[in-house]
Amino acid sequence: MHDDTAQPNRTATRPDATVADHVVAAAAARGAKRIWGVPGGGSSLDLIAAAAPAGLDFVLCRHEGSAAMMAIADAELTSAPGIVLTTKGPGLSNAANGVSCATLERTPLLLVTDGFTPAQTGWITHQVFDQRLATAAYVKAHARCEGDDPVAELEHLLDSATAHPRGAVHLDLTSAAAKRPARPCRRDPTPILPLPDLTQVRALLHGARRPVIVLGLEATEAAPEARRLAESLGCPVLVTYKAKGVIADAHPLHAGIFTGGTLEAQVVGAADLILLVGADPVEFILQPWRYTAPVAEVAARPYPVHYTPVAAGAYGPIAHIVAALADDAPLSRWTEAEIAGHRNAMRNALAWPAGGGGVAPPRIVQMVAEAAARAGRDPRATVDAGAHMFSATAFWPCSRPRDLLISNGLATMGFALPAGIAAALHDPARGAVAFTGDGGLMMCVAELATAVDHAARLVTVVFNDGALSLIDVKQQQRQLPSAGVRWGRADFAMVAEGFGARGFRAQDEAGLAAALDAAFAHDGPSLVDVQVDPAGYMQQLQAMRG
Ligand SMILES: Cc1ncc(C[n+]2csc(CCOP(=O)(O)OP(=O)(O)O)c2C)c(N)n1
Repeated sequence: MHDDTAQPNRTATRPDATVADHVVAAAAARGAKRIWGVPGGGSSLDLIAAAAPAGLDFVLCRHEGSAAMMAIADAELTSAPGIVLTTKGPGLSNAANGVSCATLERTPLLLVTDGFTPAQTGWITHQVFDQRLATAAYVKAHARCEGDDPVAELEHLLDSATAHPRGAVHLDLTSAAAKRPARPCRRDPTPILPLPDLTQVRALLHGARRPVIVLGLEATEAAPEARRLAESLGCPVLVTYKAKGVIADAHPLHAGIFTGGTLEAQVVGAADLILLVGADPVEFILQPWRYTAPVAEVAARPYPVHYTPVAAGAYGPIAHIVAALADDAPLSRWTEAEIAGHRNAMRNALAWPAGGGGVAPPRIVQMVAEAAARAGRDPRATVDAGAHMFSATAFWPCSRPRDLLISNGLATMGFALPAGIAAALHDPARGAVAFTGDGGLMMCVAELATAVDHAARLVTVVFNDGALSLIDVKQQQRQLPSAGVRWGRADFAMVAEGFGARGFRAQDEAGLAAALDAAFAHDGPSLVDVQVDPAGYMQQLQAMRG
């Protein structure tokens, strides 16, 4: 996860180094490049002052929840903990959705909030609530760095964020604590985990004729090994949304996406063994397990709550386990033609032909990929929650892990734009495309200004349908009267221009192609507001989830 040989940098080894210096130095030593947030007047100002000397950029965001989502995307791309700073009270409350998101995405994140000293809470009530209690429901650990060895407390906190299941931790840091002088502490190297006993998993694999592999979020760290195992078995591979690209979409064994719904039921139902690899059930939708074939599992840790009993599991260093299984995996009876048949059937079930007003979402996604290729670009994609998500995840081509970033543990709206900014800043040569609904965008639209501040090479594509379409479709499925799910269509191109980004609007395929070419030609943030033809959403949802 991080380089354990890395030493705290010069800032932290200075004799007058403070706790704030150590916070940024520890983050930098673990590979962090940026701190995201909205400061208050306390420790957040100490951290901002300490950031630049330690080589970290502070990115001023418009909302703390969005800052946390930027930190999540950053962490998923750097493999270092994401770092967020906020003020106390309202800053912490605003951050809650993004911080809980980190825990449910299994992404390490350090939230540093301003805090109150015990003496202050004796006479102050303004902005005061129990901050530890407030984050307790969604962080793994909490610290104040007020003890004798604050740096050890800090390192322990960061270790907790990066230990499986990874997630958010909270440093409640008063300015007084941030300013205390502190000495570095020695970090013990992370112990190398032993390979678990593979006998049972191996026996199941050797007894199976038609296994399938499901790759989940932990498999992003074992992509070459997972591909080698799949090729040894010659069997279909399905990926969760967060594992898109672990096996390339174009690979002949790639069969499609696994959500736990109906779309993949034909290919998974034809298997005599289901091998889950790093497939944290946090990504599966709310439907009971529908398969009778035995399940074997390889993961970093056993999951305390699961959808299915596991016949045999191997838990530990996932890349090593998968590599060991690949060494003697027997060739299955699947043919590539059968797998292609399943893959094509799944794709066809999600597409729909061009109809009346607007552009069909599967077409929008394909056209964005075509326009990026025309512009000689290879952007990462970020995807929001909503009906447009099915098309973005199915039709955006991925060939490497983290080519596509999505919230699929919390599955929150308002993720794609902030995550797209972080992806674009992480790798300006590739840049990013953010696919978002109009509802999700409105939850974080002010971050367009953050994208402008940093000249992010980000194209935001808004599926503008004047509705919370996913909920609209669910309402229709339940044959309820239409209420509470629609609103007017905003002009997001104009909104983008207002923030200083370029904005374009499109109502049909010809207009969309031209808008996308202009957006990709712009060397900074741009937004394409495309009118959606929602006619196929109902059938698409039915195909996905039954
Ligand atoms: C923060 C948050 N609020 C509510 C939801 C529930 N929800 C999931 S999808 C959705 C509709 C999204 O609408 P929009 O962003 O316009 O995308 P569309 O479905 O129209 O493609 C809602 C309300 C959620 N996932 N996250």
